[in-house]
Amino acid sequence: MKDYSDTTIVIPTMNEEGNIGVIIGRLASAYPKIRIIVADDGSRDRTKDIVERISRKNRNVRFYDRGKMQVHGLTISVVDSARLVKTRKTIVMDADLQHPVDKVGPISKALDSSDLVVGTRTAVKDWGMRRRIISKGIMVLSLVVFRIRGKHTTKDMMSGFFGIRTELLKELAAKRRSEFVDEGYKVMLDILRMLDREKTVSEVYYSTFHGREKGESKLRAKHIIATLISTLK
Ligand SMILES: Nc1nc2c(ncn2[C@@H]2O[C@H](COP(=O)(O)OP(=O)(O)OP(=O)(O)O)[C@@H](O)[C@H]2O)c(=O)[nH]1
Ligand SMILES: [Mg+2]
Repeated sequence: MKDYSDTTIVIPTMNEEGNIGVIIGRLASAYPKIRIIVADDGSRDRTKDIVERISRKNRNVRFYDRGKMQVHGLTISVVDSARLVKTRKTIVMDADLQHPVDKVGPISKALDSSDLVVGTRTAVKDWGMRRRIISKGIMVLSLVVFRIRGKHTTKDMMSGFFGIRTELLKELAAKRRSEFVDEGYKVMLDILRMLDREKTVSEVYYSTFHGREKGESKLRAKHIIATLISTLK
């Protein structure tokens, strides 16, 4: 049986006490020996306590405390996590259970033959009209811009769930650090923008992306602007 010791999950967090223990539990039981790095930007709830308690028992789980860092953001948290990853494959997923744990295995497997693997949602539930329109608008814009520029495109340009060969992530994080939109939400969009056409990109589909059940969304207008910058940069 495959033990997933070649894969690290990076989970960016901000106040996820209601979700983080659950997602780590599900990942660890579905994927023995998988490594997990929780990249936390200074949660003011019990996120840190929960993860540190788990990591005392499970050495494969690590809390990366970014609380005192000068710049905070989902993207910079993922980029800065790159140097901590010791496995060949890295998968990024949210803490709030919106990304299906059962697709981690297929993404990890697809990384055997791809440089980047996108977890693509085929439907979105629970979103209001405003969010749908904004999301669709930015998606179409990014598709047009990326096609014109001869970049890779995927069916879900905005996915926060993706896998990447760690060597490639480390290379981008070290050599092209300034091209990431640090405080943005769309680290994969930045990566797609930087990727040469010789690199291989594939997709793993999952059916429905539900609204979060616990905790609050951190999505703000500034993130929409950051996404536009990621698209047009
Ligand atoms: N490290 C770090 N993580 C963040 C930050 N903002 C959000 N996150 C985490 O990034 C993930 C995605 O954030 P969400 O608020 O769920 O964003 P979203 O999925 O677009 O919004 P919802 O659909 O409302 O959940 C979650 O695991 C958050 O805890 C941040 O500034 N730094
Ligand atoms: Mg979410």
